[in-house]
Amino acid sequence: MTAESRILELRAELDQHNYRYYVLDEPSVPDAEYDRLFNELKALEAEHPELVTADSPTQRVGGAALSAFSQVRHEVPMLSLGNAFEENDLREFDRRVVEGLDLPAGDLFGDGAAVDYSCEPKLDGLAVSLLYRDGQLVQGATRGDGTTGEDISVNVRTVRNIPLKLQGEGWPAVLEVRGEVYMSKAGFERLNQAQIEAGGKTFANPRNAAAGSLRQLDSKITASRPLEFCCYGLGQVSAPLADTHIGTLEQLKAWGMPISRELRHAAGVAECLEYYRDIGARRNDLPYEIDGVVFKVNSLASQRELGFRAREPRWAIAHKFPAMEELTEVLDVEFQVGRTGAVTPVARLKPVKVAGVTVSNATLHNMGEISRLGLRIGDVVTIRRAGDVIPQVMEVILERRPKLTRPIEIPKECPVCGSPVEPTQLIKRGKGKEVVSEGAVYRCIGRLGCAAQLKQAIVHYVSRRAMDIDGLGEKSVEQLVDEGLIQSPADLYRLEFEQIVDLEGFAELSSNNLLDAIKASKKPSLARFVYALGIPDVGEETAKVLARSLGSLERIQKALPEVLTYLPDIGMEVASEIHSFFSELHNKQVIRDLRERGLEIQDEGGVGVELAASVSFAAFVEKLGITGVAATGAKKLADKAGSLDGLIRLSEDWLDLSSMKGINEKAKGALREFFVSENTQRARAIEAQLLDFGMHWSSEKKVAAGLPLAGQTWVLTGSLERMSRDIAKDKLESLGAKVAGSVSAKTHCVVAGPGAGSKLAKANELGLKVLDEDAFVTFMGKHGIAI
Ligand code: JCF
Repeated sequence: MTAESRILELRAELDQHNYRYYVLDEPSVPDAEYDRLFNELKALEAEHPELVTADSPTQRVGGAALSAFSQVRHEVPMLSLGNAFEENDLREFDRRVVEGLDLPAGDLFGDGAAVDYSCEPKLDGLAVSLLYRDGQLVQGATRGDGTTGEDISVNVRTVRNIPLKLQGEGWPAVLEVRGEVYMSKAGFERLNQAQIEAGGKTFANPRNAAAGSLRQLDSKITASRPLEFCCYGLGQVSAPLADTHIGTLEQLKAWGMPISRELRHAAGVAECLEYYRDIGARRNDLPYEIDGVVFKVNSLASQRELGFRAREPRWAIAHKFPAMEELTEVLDVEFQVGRTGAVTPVARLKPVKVAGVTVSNATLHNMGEISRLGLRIGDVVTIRRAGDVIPQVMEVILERRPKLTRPIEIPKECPVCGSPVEPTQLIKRGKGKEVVSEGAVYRCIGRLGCAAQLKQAIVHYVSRRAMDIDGLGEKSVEQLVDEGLIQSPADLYRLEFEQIVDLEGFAELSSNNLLDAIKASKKPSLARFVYALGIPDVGEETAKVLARSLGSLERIQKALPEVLTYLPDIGMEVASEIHSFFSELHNKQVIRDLRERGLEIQDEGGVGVELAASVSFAAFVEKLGITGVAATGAKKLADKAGSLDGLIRLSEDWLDLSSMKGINEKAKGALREFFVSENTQRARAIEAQLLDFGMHWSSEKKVAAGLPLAGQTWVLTGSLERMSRDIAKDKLESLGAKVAGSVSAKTHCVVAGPGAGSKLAKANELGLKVLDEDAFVTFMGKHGIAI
């Protein structure tokens, strides 16, 4: 291929990527790949200056502005930065600065004159310009192509850390501040989680999330997004703020402008490189994503002297870090079997270095993820490695799809044990109906008959936070299973000295120690044991809730899914998992065997306060799922009917029901039909079990009367960090307290988080008891409520 045709090809490709990146906010390739193409073009054009044209991507920065926002001309162009990828690029930059400033050049032994540089992390977000007139924010704009951007004034005003007016005094009449709008790693995770829960689209990385959030025509959406701003310089100003770059930023900071916490001086290139290495080492720990560091000549007079080359300042450079995203090929997709039988697809990749680490596998989560990606074996994909998490496949590059690709099919049989692999069922019970659909998660039904599941189940069973059996590592479990010595956790208690002493890594002492540890684990608390069983979706917290609320393994085993949903933080899906785990014959047998072999599970006695407190008859009526009956309607029906029998009678009594106020016709119709079907039986079974478990609910007041905080009024104020106020309110109410919105002499106690204002002041004035969040958590803990 001739240089000319390669140049044309590169330009066309870069134009396309630019459009996707700048205009659509949907990058088609990782930055690293874009940079490579761009640099290849730059190099070719340098070799063939006669082929450079004005429309080459190297001759402009960025893309056209979206037409939906009005346009803003930048009085002072918004610049881009030149890049340094290697140490030598930075040394070259420094050499040009030294030369440009006519400073004494370095000799053989030194780096030359030590220019005073500023150093800061290069945030991976969006450049914006903020215009302040007489200290008031009057306009916000995106960078656009550097000369013309979009007017996003309304949007920038929603970014929490952008001051709407400047603090202090002495600001110039016209002050244009420039910086980066970005999303923190935590904000990004939260946003994606919320998007998943709301069924919306998730973002590939914080930069896309920030761009997608800021350039919203509906600024309410922008307002709901966790955007942040960091200032790094100035545009037009009617008077200078200082003689140096750092002085300027410090002045801006004094006026309320957020600047980088990592801003530092560096004397000469050596200290710049030290800064680069230091930030690089801390890159994963910083709360936001960065793609490099920026060095600037600190003296503004020197900056003026150096001036510009094309669109880049000669006094600043971005020293890039290795990219966290890379392109590679999916060689194959294999399936792994997890502890609960979940069959998880894993991509085997053509090994590729991502930020210094060779990556050859990436998780694909489940079949839903594969269809979302549209992935086929042989595809070229973007992978991303962030922090310590397993690398992920972000995107398929369709433009690069080879002719021959293969579809990814979930195996019909478990790759380990050959049992059938079946989709998990998603059961949604609501509106009195049960809707069953196939989930994206597939499971091997082999249970403990599947060596993969058995091994992991045993490893989990003996782990420290479960049964805490020391001396049994993964390797030993593998041997025990492969030798056929263990077929279920119950077999642990049948192991004999002769069987283990010959295993690899075991000797006399370690064998005895293991047997002692097994013996010592025979009296687990109920919560530990339930956790150790490894029920899907039941972690330590849920296990504790089950133990505390139901008090005995018998009750947990026979609890109906609906009854389980009365427990804190247990929804229908988890409840179904628990119920079906204990319904399974094989699991029942394992529990019987464990008991037979001397396991004595320490029951926690009666039914805990949480169940007793959280069941009101109104909640029961609401949970029946009668069409059109929500919380208020359920309360009305509960008050009138008083009991399930009463409710059934009411549903049959046309006159009585018709005359009821506050319940709409549709709901009345649904109620009449509800108890005609098998719902009656089910409702009675649930009621019977709740009563059997110690519930009595003739009225809400009676339930509250026996509770520790009955009759007390509490107030929550300020922000709580470990829980939402709603959760705190629920927990207080579960102890019988009333939670009020305002403080009065009748208030029993005020929980005050950071930012508490007038309510706290009033509480202090009245001499009321005030708890901070820590004290509150401790208090709740004493009442058996974990937060
Ligand atoms: O953090 C950044 N992304 C960043 C971009 C920081 C800077 O100090 C910049 C920049 C773009 C242009 N300075 C200029 C002049």
